[in-house]
Amino acid sequence: MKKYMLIAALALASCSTSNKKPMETPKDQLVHRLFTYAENGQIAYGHQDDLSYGHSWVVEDWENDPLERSDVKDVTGKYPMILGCDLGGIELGNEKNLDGVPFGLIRKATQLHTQRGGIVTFSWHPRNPLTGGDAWDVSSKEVVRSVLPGGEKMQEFRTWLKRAADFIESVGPDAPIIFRPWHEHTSSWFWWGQDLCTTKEYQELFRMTWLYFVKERGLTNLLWCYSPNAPITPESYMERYPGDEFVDILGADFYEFIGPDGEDKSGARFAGVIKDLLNTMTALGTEHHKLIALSETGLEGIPDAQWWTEVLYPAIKDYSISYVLTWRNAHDKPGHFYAAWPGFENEADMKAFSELSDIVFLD
Ligand code: BMA
Repeated sequence: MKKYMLIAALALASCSTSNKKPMETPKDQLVHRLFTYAENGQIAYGHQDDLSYGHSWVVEDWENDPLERSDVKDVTGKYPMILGCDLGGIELGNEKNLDGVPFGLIRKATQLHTQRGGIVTFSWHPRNPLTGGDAWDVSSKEVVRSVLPGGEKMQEFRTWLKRAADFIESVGPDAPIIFRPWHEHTSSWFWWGQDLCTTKEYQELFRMTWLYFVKERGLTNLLWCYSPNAPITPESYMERYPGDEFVDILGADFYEFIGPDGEDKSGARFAGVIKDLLNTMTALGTEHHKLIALSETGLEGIPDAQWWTEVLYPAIKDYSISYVLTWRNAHDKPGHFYAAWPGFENEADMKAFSELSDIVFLD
């Protein structure tokens, strides 16, 4: 038994694993499917923005493009099972997201990837509603308070939520989507981060978003992912947890960072943090009957020819995480990539990773 999350807990948590479930919603089916991966000791692999652009290409004419290109597919022969997309900019009614991806393309990619048998996750880097800056504008500690009931930006923020909900609705009810708002809040680089609001304010922000999407707008196709960033203790992981009712997946973000003097060249620090993190999350997932996932990870530029099989895989293989997602391959930011691409030196290693029996790609 290489995986040690309790199968009993999984069965309890997944909405009835026994008989046929004719009444299962797309969300139930996805929860069930992700629990099944975990139960079978499998981990789905995901890549951010995989169908919209790659290291040296970008979809130009999305309406007529079949969206068949993917760096991951070019390297491994398979699509990533999980496709990540970001909604940053939808709140302003923009045509393109913060990384220049048209929302029409995101909608089409989401629908197509789901039809192909894949799974989609949305993150969201909304602008700062108080200062007008971006998600990383941490110049004010009043921002979260300003969008909560009684706050000066509450009405405007409801319009932001409405635009995000309208977009999700436009994708259609058949695509269950892992939605991961207000992420990495245990650090202080986003306006909703640790030092920028109180625990109560963060929880209210999360719950208010959930209540608007689920109760007011009836968006029942979303799996809500809570994703602090590591390193983290069990106490701080749960400190701002909005509650079981509002969360389906316990996620976490953590990247390897080698450092200017090659401090973590071996990946030992990364492995240590991931081990502590996944031990914590395994226990919490069992206790709260939730799926767990490594919702963002990677090593920028992957300057390690064996990173996939010798750093990432050993770090995660003994844990029942439902998926692991590596970040985007920017086409316009040299060196900002987190998956291999054709001609890149660790291409063969990523292919070997994709062929491991417990790592799931989309054939
Ligand atoms: C960050 C970087 C940025 C990007 C943002 C949102 O990690 O990749 O370039 O704008 O994510 O996708």
